[in-house]
Amino acid sequence: MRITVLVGGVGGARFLLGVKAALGLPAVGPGDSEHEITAVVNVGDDIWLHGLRICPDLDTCMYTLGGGIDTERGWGRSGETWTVRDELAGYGADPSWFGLGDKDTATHLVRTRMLRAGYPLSDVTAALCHRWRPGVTLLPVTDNRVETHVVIDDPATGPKAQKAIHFQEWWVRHKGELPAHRFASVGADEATVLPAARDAITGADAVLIAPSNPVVSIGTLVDVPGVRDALRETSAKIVGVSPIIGGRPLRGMADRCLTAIGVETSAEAVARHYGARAEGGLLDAWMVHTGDTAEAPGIDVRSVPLLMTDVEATAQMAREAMELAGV
Ligand code: FO1
Repeated sequence: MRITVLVGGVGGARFLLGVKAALGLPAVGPGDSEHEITAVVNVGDDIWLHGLRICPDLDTCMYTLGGGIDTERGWGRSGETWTVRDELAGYGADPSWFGLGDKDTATHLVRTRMLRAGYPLSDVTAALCHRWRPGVTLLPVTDNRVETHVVIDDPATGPKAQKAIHFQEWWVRHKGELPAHRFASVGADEATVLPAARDAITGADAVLIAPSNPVVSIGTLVDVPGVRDALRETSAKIVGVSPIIGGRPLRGMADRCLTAIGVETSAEAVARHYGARAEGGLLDAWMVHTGDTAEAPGIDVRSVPLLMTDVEATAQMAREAMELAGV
């Protein structure tokens, strides 16, 4: 069976642990199974810093599934040290608001060297995964550079003028506290979906949309040219998992992102925002947490426990999603 999962960062990576377990694979590390899992990963968070290309969502998936993640933070390496970061700060090398761990920096050095040598991001990711062996195929949604930037009021001039800052500056430096007028996917117009990602969608037996940020992870991912066509074309059912439980996100700032695009923070509003496949949207089915409801015409809604408290709970969510997908 071919399962393809659209994922962003932390929530998506945790969901993938459950998808693996549901298919009889070890949650962490490689395993053999006649099933094939492909994760199509958001690249909008990616950023050039200190001359290094950093890919947070790809790295969070790779480290989480390969057993190297710092489970507390949800990003970066376990057992991390911060000498490089502190030394950079010692030189006043901006920006200091984005912490590069020493172990994590090795990943960025290898990736940057390969990118500079002309390898596409998908080859770089495959090379890094030779070490981490995540047990799923990790694919960037595109090899092209697409970055999420956030349009805010220019602090210097107030509401009279607006300016765009990189998503990471908005998310990490300003903790999402600067009201976002909109999100821009810089580079999306010249980008195309990675062919292998497109094929993983069109050739899937089921497509799952992980409980990732609906705006700056799933939204940016499906807006890469070619992705929506692949989602329209696939014969697989498309089943989404709500990242909003009881009217709020469990972690991250999906609520601030939803507000910025005028969508209410509820499982129902996100389902309607994604849209029913029959009306050109994304979803055949939508899973909401027990106790939540969602009226979304054309979308088959099921209410199940969605707290990813451990791998078994997450595996049960994945089983429910695959059942809704008819596999
Ligand atoms: N998030 C933070 O809140 N502070 C950081 O200093 C930080 C550094 C960092 C370094 C590498 C990396 O892959 C992720 C990092 N993140 C940090 C998390 C990152 O902002 C998020 O993982 C995503 O981009 C949002 O999902």
